[in-house]
Formats: sequence, structure tokens, C-alpha cells
Amino acid sequence: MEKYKPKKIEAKWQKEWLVKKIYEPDIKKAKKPFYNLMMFPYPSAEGLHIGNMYAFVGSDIYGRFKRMQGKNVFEPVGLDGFGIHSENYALKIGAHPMTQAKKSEKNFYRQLNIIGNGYAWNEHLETYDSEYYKWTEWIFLQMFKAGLAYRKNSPVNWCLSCKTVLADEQVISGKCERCDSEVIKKDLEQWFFKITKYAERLLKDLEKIDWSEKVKIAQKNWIGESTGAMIKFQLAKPDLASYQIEIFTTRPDTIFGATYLVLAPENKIIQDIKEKIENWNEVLKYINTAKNKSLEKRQINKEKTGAELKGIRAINPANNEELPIWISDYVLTGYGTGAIMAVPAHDTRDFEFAKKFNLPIKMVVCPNYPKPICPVLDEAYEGHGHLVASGNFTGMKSEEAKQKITEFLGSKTQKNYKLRDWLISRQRYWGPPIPLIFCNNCHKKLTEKSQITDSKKRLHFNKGELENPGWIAVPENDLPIKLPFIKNFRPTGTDKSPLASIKSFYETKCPKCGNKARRETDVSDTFLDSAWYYFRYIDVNNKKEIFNKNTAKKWLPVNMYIGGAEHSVLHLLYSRFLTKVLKDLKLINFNEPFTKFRAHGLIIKDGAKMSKSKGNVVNPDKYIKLFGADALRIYLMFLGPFSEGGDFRDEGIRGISRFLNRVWNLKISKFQIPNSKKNQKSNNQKLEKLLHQSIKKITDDIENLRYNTAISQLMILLNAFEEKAVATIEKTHFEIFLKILSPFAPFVTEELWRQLENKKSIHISDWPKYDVKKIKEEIFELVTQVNGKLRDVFKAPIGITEEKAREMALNSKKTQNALMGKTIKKIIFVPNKLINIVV
Ligand code: ANZ
Ligand code: ZN
Repeated sequence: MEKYKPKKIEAKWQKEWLVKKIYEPDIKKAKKPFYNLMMFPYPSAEGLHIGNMYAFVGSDIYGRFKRMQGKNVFEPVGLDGFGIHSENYALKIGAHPMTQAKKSEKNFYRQLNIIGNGYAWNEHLETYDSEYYKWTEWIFLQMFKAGLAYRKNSPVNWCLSCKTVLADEQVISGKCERCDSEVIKKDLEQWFFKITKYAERLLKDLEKIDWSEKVKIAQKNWIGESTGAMIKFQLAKPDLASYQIEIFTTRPDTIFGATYLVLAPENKIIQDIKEKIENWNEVLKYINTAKNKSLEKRQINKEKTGAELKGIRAINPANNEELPIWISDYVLTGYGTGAIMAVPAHDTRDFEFAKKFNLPIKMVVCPNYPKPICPVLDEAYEGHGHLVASGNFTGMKSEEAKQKITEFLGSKTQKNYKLRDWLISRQRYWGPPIPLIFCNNCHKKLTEKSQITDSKKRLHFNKGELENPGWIAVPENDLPIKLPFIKNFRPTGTDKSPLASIKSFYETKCPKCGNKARRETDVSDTFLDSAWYYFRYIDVNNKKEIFNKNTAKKWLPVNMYIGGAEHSVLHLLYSRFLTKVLKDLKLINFNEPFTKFRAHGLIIKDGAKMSKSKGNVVNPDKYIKLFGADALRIYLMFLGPFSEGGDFRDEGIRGISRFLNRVWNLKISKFQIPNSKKNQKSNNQKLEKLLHQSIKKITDDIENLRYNTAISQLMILLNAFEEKAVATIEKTHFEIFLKILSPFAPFVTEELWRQLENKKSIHISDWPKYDVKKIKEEIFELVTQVNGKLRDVFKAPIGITEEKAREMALNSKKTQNALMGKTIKKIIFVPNKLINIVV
């Protein structure tokens, strides 16, 4: 008999599976569709490392399991090869991203084949393929037409190393999500998607989806809903009386304790009233230093800084007191109104600021009412209590006063969100062009008053065009706007993409009026590519539409989505947003893209997360060559619970390889055909019981992604098969064993299964069911009687001795009560049934 040679059998089955297309569901006709998806990878030519493989294999095991349970599993794969990540890699190795992409793709797909995952290769897709990005552009157009894409000048995040703007979600603790370099603020005009319009829905619908809790919490915090009021403070100078400063507060109940206002340095009103600011030079200086600090830096910065707007005062609408106005970078632009009323007695940040600049601190919420002896504050009291020194509201509970004071000021309670709009344009080369054109002529028409109404009618401007005068949508028939091959693709470091110097690209005609016009030369953020790919997988060859509606109805939303938790507020939020937009565009009939999401753990190597930037990457190829993909798969899944990851130390793989060798040899040494039940009945019974217990446990474990414990059960089962007492193994038993091992080790199980003369692949066979009768624990209910009358019942092991049974019976309170004051005459014991005490 042959030895176990993983290399040989793995190559053989890889080929065979591709030819027989056993992992291709019938997309149109499938009766029990199950969309099993792994988060979109963005590999470079360095390819898959063990950490990536860990995630992919974990997702695949689940898919294989569902397939065997009778579902038509769709497990597509592709790659996100557009974007800064791939472009940076090309820059690093001195290649062109367009040629590099093809190399990376080839290597990546090769690796995906050898790890043994059951992919539906017919539906692969790559984001840099113009057949794909045509639809990414199309989505941009729909957003624009629906008024969900707009251009705005504002301070934005700028990565010094990537030389492009970044969305807020891409700035992690003040650093670039991609390259870890410092992010500063720049004033630029950029394209944004109105994700804030969906804040409430994004928050509410979290309740309806089955996702890892930590991811839901991260999204909730990022969306950051708070309830409060907008309150207007009039400026005090008679000639400034037409100016108002609007603030957002979650604590309107504390308004009588406001002792000054603070504006974000960027707040527009400062520029409007600068003539009246007596110390303008000092204020301007402060504004300029604040400008370049990233948002995170401002918040991390403990030492409060600021400048007073001298000569200007605001009137507190609650008591008409005049308050000084300051600017400080602890107030953020883009949140609320970019202005606050400072209540130092009840807000820690205000307290620190007041202490530093010697501003009054006035306590208005007292925790120990009705004895309004307010404690002397050495820190802000942020809790609730009763109002003091608050005019007519004095004595009222602060929670109640929130509503009452809001009404009294003629304002309304409202919700506010931390979430900001998605900055979508990038000053880079390697991405889908933004399908818009700027036309000077149309700009004029839409801004010169006399012409507006007339042109609007004549030229049928859409919502986006009306809201962004001069910007014209590319006609859908002209898509895709192909990204040209250009030699100098390096980021320029200015606010322009390298495409801005390619005349043949940007020179064009206005689709509305035919005049000379200029294409947008920024490209869109990669996160747009990956926010919708799961819609395209189901219909990759559709030339006419983004996807077929009926096919989408059948397959979506994704049933099981597995991926990294680091995308909690990036990819996972953008995808939810885009799905809601597609719903509103009536392309789909559901609100959430991923019904179930589970975050996988991370693979640690030498104490750090395995990643290219950490330089601790392990390439799976070497291990696959040595031990086979099956061994590596099991080794990885055995490291710990899938949701927690584990520490990669390669010593363990040998052990797993031995395990697979034992499985292989088992067949040789103990296999018996045909099914004969004559010998060793009791041993086989024991084995059968363990087998059925294992089916139950492993079914349950896989469903809950506890792959590590499923594997230990398989090991226990193998030990039992190998026991000396078991001389032979029944075919059906061994087949069951192979089936429950197959999601973990698809190759070796397929080989052994076929050697048993099965014609069809094990991977499309039925998942075994366990027999409840066979796993019943060997216990019975011991009935306890006194004079033939039932007094108590115990669970006892079958075969319990009379002595033990007697002890149990006599220890029972109920029996003791019945025996009270009586003498025992005799005890009758019926094995495995009852014990009767005669008195
Ligand atoms: C007065 C007040 C009194 C406040 C008090 C708090 C406690 P959330 O939404 O939970 O983060 N705030 C409002 N806009 C701000 C901005 N742009 N930058 C920095 N801080 C801002 O908290 C909202 C509270 O944060 C608001 O309520 C405001 O301070 C501050 F005893 O107003 B509060
Ligand atoms: Zn025009």
C-alpha cells in the first residue's frame, strides 16, 4: 500500500475539482442558496501570508459544512487590487501598478488554489478590471444624481507620505491607516458622500443584524449619537446684533452655569466679525497653529490652549448675561455647530480650560438637594441632581430641566451624530476615475441669476448638477472612463492627481452644452471598490446592468460574512451605507448586506500581529510544500478558537502531519469490507456511541466556529479507532469519520473516500446525522419506594450495585420522612429499576 503523499494527492484533487466544478452553484437555478463570503482581500505580489490564509480557511470550513448540509453554497473570491496599498507597493519595488497588478493576481490565485478552498472560480473579479470599475463609476454617478455626492472646501486629513487626502475612518490615532505616517489637516476642495444622511438608519439597523458584538459597538460609537439642543446666543454689540452663535449641547439644563462660549478655530463666524476683534493678530496666530493639527492630536493634547476674542461678547438667552467668547482647539469643527457654551462646573474639558485661563466656575447642578450645600469643586461634577442658581428652574430635577429649558428657549430636542461625510476623492493615480466633468459654460449658466431658470429647464440638470454648479455627470453610455496607462503615476504631493497633467485624459467636451470642458482628475477611494463587490459576484458577466435584480433577490444578503475586526468602521460601515443607498435606488429590497458577520482572530508571530509592515510574515507555500495544505489548515485551526486567533510556532505542524498519516494508515490496517457485524459487538457499540457523540459535537462546533474543539474531538475519535480492542472498522463508520474531517482536510479525505469506491466527491456528500438513541448517556431513573409507594427518583448509572442504590435511597430527605419512627424490615432491589424499602 502506498504511503500518504500530500503533494501528489493535493495536486490531483485540485485539478479534478476545477474540472468537475464541484464548487460552482447554479447561480440562476439554485434552490437553497447560501452565500458564504470572506472579506475581500487586497493582496500584493508578496501574496498570502499565514495570517491571511488563517482567515480564508476558517471561512471555507464553514462553507464546506453548509454545502454538505444541503445548501447551494456560493463561495466566490476575487481581489481588490486598486488603491493606495497596491500603488505604494508598486512604487516600492519600482514597478508600474498596472503591470504589477497582473503579477500579483496570478500569484495570489495560485496560492488560493493550493490552500484547498472551495471557490466558485467562474465568478472571480478584480477591482481594476474596467468591466468591474465601470460599475464603481456608475455607483458614483448614481450618488451624484441623487444628491448624495457633493464638493466642499473644508479642512481635511492629509497623509504626508501617501500624499493624498484620507477619510476620517482612515485615520487611526492620528496616523494613516495604510502607511502609519502622520496625518495633518489641509484646506482643500474635495468630493464627499453624504453618509451622515444615513446616520440614524445605520445606527438603528444594527439591532437587526447578527454580528460580532465588538464590531457593533465600534460602529455605534463611531456614529456617535447624542441627544441635545441647538441654542442660539446673540452677539452683544449693537452693530453685531444680527450675528448669532449657535451651539450644540447635551446639557441644556446647565445653561445658567455657562460662563463663556468657545468656538472651533475654523468656525466661519470668526472671519465674518474679524474687524471687530480687538486682538485679531493674536487670534489669527492661534488659528494658524491649530490648523495643521489632526483631530486626534487636538483631543489627546491635555494642556488646553486658546485665545479670547477681545471686544466681543455673547448674550446668554436664559438670563441675558454677557459672556466672553474664546476660541480653542478642544472644540472641533464639523461636530455639532463647532461652537459650545462652556459650563466649567459640569464639564471636565471646560473645567480644565477655565482653571487655566481663570474663568469663572458656577455650579448649577447639585447632587445633594434639598440641602443645596454644593460641594466645593476640585473637578467638574458631570452627574445629575437638582438645579440651583437657575432662575425659575431652581429646584427642578436636572433631567427634567433639560426638556423644560430647551422649550423655554424656543428650541427643540434633537439628535446629533459624530459621523462625518465620507471623503471620497483621492489625489492618486491607481483607482477608478470619478465620472464627472467640469464645464465653465454650464457653471456660468447655473450661477448667473438671469439664466438659471431657463437653462435648468432646457438642459435637464440633475440634482447633483444643480447642487454643484458646473459639475456635469458623464453619460452612462460613456462608462467606463478608462484609467489611462501613464508613465509618471507618482503622487504629486499637491492637491492634484498625476492625471491632472495628462491632457489626453482631461480634455473633453461638456455632455450638456458641447463646450470645451475638463474631466475630474481625482480618483475615488479604494473603499468604494470594496463597498459593493459582493453585489457583482453574483452576476460578474452582466454587461447591461450592475447586477440582475432577481439574482440579487435570490442570493443576497450574504448569509455568512467572515473578516477582520479592524474594518469595523471602514469597510463594514461603508458597505452598509452603500446597501442602503442601493435600496433607496430600488435596486434591491433589503437594508443590510451581511445578515451574519463574525470577526476572526489574528495570527500572532513573535509577539506581534502578523503583517507586512511588522516584517514577521510567514509564507504558507513553504509549509504546504513540506506537509501539505491539509496539515497546515488543521494546524492553523487548532491554534485556538477561530474568533481569537493564535500564536504561530511551526513545531506543531509535525504533530498534525502525524495525525493525518495515522488517518491514512488506519484505512490500511483496520479496514474491513463488507459490513460485518459478527465480531466485537460491544467494542463496536462503544465506538458507535463515540462516533455519534462526535457528529453532534463537531456539527455544533463548526456552526459556532469552534474549529479547535472540533479538531480535538476528531483526534479523540481517531484514538478510539486505533485501540487494540478494535480489530476492524466498519466502512460506514470510517466514512462518517472522513466526512466530519473533510471541511478541515479536504484533500486527504477526498482521496480516502474515493478509494472506498465512492463515485462522487465527498464534498458534495451529505453531512452525517447523529442518532439520538446512540448517544444517550447510560443512566436510568432509579425509583425509590417505601412500602411500594413512590417516594423519590434518582438518576443513577446503569449497573449500580444494591449497596450504592441503598445508600442513595436512605440519604433522600423524602424517603427519610416516610421512614420516620419506623423500623426497616427488608429492602427489595430490582437492578436498573427500583429499590423498595419495606417497614
Ligand atoms: C454644555 C455642557 C455642559 C456640555 C455640561 C456638556 C456638559 P457628546 O455629543 O456626547 O460628545 N460639544 C458640542 N460640540 C462640540 C464640539 N464641536 N467640539 C467639542 N465639544 C463639543 O457631547 C456633546 C457635548 O460636547 C456638548 O454639551 C458640548 O458641551 C460639547 F455640563 O454643552 B456640552
Ligand atoms: Zn456645459
